[in-house]
Amino acid sequence: MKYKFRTIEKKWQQFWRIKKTYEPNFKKTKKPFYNLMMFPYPSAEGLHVGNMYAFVGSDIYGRMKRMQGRDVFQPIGLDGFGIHSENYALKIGAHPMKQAKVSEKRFYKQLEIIGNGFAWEERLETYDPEYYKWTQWIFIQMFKNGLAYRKKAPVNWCPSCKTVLADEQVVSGKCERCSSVVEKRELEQWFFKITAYAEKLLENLNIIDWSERVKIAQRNWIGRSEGASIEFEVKDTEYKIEVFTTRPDTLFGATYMVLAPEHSLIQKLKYRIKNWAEISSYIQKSKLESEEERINESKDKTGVELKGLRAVNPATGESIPIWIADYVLAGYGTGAIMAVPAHDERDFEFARKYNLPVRIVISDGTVVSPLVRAYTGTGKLVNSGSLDGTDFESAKWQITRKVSGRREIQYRLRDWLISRQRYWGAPIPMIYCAACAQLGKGEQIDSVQGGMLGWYAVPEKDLPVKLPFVKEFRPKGKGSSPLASVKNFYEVKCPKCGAKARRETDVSDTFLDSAWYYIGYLNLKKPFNKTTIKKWSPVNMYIGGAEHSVLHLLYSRFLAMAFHDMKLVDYDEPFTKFRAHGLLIKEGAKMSKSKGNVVNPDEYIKKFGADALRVYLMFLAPFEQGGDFRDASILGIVRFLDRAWRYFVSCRDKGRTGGKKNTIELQKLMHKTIKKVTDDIENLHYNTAISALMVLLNEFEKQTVVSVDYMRYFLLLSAPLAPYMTEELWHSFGNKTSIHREKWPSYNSKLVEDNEFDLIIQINGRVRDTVLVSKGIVQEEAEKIAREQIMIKKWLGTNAIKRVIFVKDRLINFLI
Ligand code: ANZ
Ligand code: ZN
Repeated sequence: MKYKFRTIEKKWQQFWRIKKTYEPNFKKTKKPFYNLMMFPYPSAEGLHVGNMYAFVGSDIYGRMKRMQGRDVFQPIGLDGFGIHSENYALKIGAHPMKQAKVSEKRFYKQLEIIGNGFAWEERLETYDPEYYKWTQWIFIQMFKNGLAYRKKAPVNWCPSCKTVLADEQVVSGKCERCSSVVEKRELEQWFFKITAYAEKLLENLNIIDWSERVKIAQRNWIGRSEGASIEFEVKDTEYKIEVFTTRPDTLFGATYMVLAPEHSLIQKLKYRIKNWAEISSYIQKSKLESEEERINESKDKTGVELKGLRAVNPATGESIPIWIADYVLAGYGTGAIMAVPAHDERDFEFARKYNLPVRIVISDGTVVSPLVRAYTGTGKLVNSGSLDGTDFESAKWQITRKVSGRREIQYRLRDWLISRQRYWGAPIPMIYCAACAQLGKGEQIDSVQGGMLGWYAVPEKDLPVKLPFVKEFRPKGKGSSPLASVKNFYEVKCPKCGAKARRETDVSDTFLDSAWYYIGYLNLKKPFNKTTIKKWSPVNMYIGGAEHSVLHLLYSRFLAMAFHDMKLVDYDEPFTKFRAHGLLIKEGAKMSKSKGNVVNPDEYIKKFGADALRVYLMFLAPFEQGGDFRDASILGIVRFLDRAWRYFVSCRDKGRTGGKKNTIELQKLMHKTIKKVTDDIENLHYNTAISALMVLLNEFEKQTVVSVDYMRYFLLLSAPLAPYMTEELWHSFGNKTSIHREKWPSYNSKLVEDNEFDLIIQINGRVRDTVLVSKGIVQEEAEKIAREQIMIKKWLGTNAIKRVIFVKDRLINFLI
């Protein structure tokens, strides 16, 4: 009897939906477990196999937790508002509002087919007015708490998406969405003050249980530097240049200064600059360069001296030249530096090129003049007057004090640019009244530096500010959203004075939609309902892609901290545990549309069934590592599932379900397998859990008697991995309720000793690595695991393997 997956899958999808198998008991639950996966954005034709990989991995974990007695909440929805979905609609020539409905159907259907235990009733879409009403409400809370403000600033502009982008959305100088080179534009925009939480975002990284690589990425992005700010007088003027330096100990070696071309002092002192024409053309030129280009280490440094201006080194009293150069960035520190060519590589390179003096002020005893390169190491001070001989570390603060500088901490992190000049997003719920502005009025003048004259939040009773259907939704590229041409949208009355006012026409960044969706799932009518929030959040386990490290994952943490301080929630970290899944490649190559090798999960599900694809994907490698999708190898999994199916069906048909006495060997193997599968799923090592089940099935097949409870155990342990087939078999043995609501088996620790051993991996007879595997592992499997080891990959390189020697339960030897 064949496993007819098509009809069987349909049957259980319906059963699960009707019986609400995966709906938690929201109110009464005693053991809530919030198992979240990053919701997809419908930007392509449908679910990508990479999405499916992530969802299935998360689902397996949630299913085990459910069987272990937790009330698991595993919601799903669509992140369908924003540039990614709009760009897709543009590409296929559809209207995003209409396209949303089409994508919705397709995505939800696919998401159901893959067999995940979703709580469908709580699903949400970020473009649903019910949803973005709260996105807007959150914007308003940010505004009222001084965390949302407008300012004119040089911002990233994507010429192809025709909108500004946040720093986090510029990857290596290119737009995160479309890969166009990003330009700088001077525009007035809305920002969220994420920098107010820089320290906390950093500090909490030490206490949250997150994938290390994501923590590292966040740490680097926030970029904390300890140093000092020191002022230099501009000779014969009342002006001072403030610099931020991490090495105040090198002050005696500061032989010139450099300002960023955008530095405000340049314009102020324009009248004294003798070579203004040259300076002005340099400033123009540097505007065209991206920040990425400017800080590129290998780029030849350029600059121009501000002739007619000199600064005074506060430590030596010497008069030193002032230059402008684009390797100094306007947006970091104070936009000016003291240049210490002897001890800073960039300054050294610059000084060499323009013949500026180099003075050694730090030495470990080996530093000699002339330098071939900057000495960036540590040591004692030299050529530093009375401080000679002082250790550099203590000299830092002695010098700072001496020149009346301040100790200071700088962050690389900058405020989150939130406005977008696009159509498909949540309208920013703000109103500008020119009349009020003139009278010096506005909603939160005091709390925001520089004032927010004339700006008011839309009264909460008027939310949502609905996004109107606009035929001409295409971005214009003039620095305003298409909504700026919709008169009956932007013409409003001032909520304060009733005068004719103007509604903000930009929409908010889509990353704002996704920064709070885990709260939205809990109760869309009243998201910040205290009891639900308390019971169900923070999220227990969150799984998603590492590419969101400094985007979604950073923004969500920031918002949770802001919610905490507004007393909306009582935690400040939204995701207690986060694990980044690996990436899938196809036959050794990156999957991409241009290569035409993107795997469409639908085809495989049609051909082999959802369970086979699930198990195959999870078998590739440890979940956090990703894997290589190979058409040929899926057949191995199909065979395994077929064997399992036939085994259980024939046992049932032959009535071989009554045996009680299992051999002691089988007892041991059974309990070790329970332990192994449990631990492996807990650690997201699904691949080895699957191998353990393969070994167990092998054993079952050899036995004349396998007791009913052992057969049950096998099904229970396999249920998270292959939810359809196990459900079918479960019921075919006469059960009436879902296997997915059954209790997870526990093991007898006496029966569990080592059933693993260290497989020795040799290359040409030499031991190159070992790896822990299950006893009884067959050659094919051992070979696969061995070849996946990083060391072995390295040793094998591109060499052809001539022969493989396999000694069961001991070693594997590759002859190359
Ligand atoms: C003098 C000095 C001497 C420096 C020395 C370094 C070594 P991080 O660690 O990234 O914070 N700097 C400051 N503001 C800058 C800007 N806007 N653009 C480019 N460079 C800037 O780096 C801090 C150091 O980077 C500062 O310390 C400053 O150079 C430079 F032996 O000051 B230092
Ligand atoms: Zn007004």
